[in-house]
Amino acid sequence: MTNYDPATALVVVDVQNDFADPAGSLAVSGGKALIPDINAEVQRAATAGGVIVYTQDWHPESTPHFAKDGGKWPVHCVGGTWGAEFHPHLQVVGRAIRKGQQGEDGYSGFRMRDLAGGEEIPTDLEPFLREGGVSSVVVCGLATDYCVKETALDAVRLGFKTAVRADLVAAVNLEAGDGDRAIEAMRAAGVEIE
Ligand code: VGL
Ligand code: ZN
Repeated sequence: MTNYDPATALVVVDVQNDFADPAGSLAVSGGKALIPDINAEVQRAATAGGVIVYTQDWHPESTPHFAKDGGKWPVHCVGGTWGAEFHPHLQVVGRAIRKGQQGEDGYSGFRMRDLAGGEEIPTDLEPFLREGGVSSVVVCGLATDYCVKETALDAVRLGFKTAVRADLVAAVNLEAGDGDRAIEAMRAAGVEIE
């Protein structure tokens, strides 16, 4: 298991009401049950002087990400609504990075895709980590098969030593097995599965 130090960051992905609360519009099975263990990991990182950072899925009311606008998802994590807030049980003790604010699509905490021009737009996550001197990241949160996976794959591509805590993630599983396939895809790309 990765030990924390000031060059190691815990990235807590999208532990927001719409994913983590059973009443959320895109509730991930088993999501809420992870929160105490995620908090324990936050504590472990904080005690060792690690960096802690959170991502938030943060959509406008209309975006091609949503089924009603031509995409695949129920409306979720609309900025400023209950669904986009962190779950109240989550310990939030670090910077939050919001992705998708202009309606861009994409799942990674590191970048978004502009839907008009198709360009990739970086978020503040990489500069935040680099400026803090971080070279190694541990990823946990929701959901294994979308935002955790894409965040971890980008972290590897960007040259961070990357681990995912398999016990601190849960999957949407639109198709049975998506979560397991995501774990294997991350492992194949060089992510340490812990
Ligand atoms: C996510 C589906 C749609 C995620 C975000 O956080 O994994 N999944 N938007
Ligand atoms: Zn989303």
